[in-house]
Amino acid sequence: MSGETRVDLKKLKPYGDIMGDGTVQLCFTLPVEPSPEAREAAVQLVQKMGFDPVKVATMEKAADGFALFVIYGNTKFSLDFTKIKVLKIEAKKRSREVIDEIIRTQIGRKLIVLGACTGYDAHTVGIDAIMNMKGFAGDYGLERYKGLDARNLGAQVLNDDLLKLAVQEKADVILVSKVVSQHGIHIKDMKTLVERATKMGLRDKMIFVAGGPRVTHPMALECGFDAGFGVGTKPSEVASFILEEYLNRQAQSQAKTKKRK
Ligand code: B12
Repeated sequence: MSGETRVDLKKLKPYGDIMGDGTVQLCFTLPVEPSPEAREAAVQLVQKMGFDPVKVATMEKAADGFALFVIYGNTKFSLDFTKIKVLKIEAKKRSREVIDEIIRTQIGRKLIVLGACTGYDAHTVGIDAIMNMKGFAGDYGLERYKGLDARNLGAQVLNDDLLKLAVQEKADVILVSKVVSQHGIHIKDMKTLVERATKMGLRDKMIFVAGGPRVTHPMALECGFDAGFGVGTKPSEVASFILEEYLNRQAQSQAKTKKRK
């Protein structure tokens, strides 16, 4: 590394070799055989994207009739990092042991958590990662928490069936996994679930959490959920949110009761 090392947060740019150089690595495939013409086409495309200068690091045959490129280009664009505001989950991160202990002492019973991959979505791996004993990335799943009665209903669970079961089992928390997002089906299914729950008078009685690779916290809030978790979520992050949300609601309801007296 050489040159300027100070980060200018008001003019934030990608970093490559020198602070503020705006270097971006691009990787793409052109549906033509690798050739000097293919290389020139790739350079011109990247220039059209606004990058300058442009350096081709790799041109390789990806398959018959396809050339894969790795290209470095520099952007002149920057942005003011100090002005970035993001809606994010604010729950304090706690360990499984601490969460179990707080549930035991402050709630006094197990929280019932029903999880499912809903609609016609058959991708179970995400909800399994969050719920199953073994968990994900070295972080145990919700089934291992002593304070949670976590039940994984699997995939292709219809919204109405999930809500029916939630009433029957007196669920505290509903976990919804949405992976397929073609034609916005994940958003449609999530909104429908909340609409139905509201009609059934369940919306404020239960905590609604969504997750999946295309789920973000702001998007989940927009669909009427309490939180949304995306790629790489660990079960303890979900358990931390559930606990904090439950305690907040408990405190609010206790404050209301006190006011009435
Ligand atoms: C495995 C897989 C399958 C398997 C699923 C097997 C199973 N039992 O799950 C099978 C072969 C059945 C399958 C089928 C299909 N698939 Co598929 N599949 C995948 C694949 C390769 C991996 C998904 C996965 O397991 N990820 C690993 C888990 C751990 O990651 P995750 O789901 O993101 O979960 C994490 C977070 O998102 C979050 N999370 C997830 N859920 C929840 C829930 C809660 C409550 C919380 C808090 C957090 C949370 O926590 C998890 C851990 O961090 C992806 C491509 C890819 N590489 O991602 C395509 C992919 C998801 N499939 C895709 C498609 C299109 C399909 C099919 C429609 C294909 C077809 N034409 O038939 C069908 C759909 C079937 C159906 N009815 O749903 C597309 C989806 C495109 C889109 N955006 O809509 C993908 C992205 C492939 C692609 N690039 O096109 N698929």
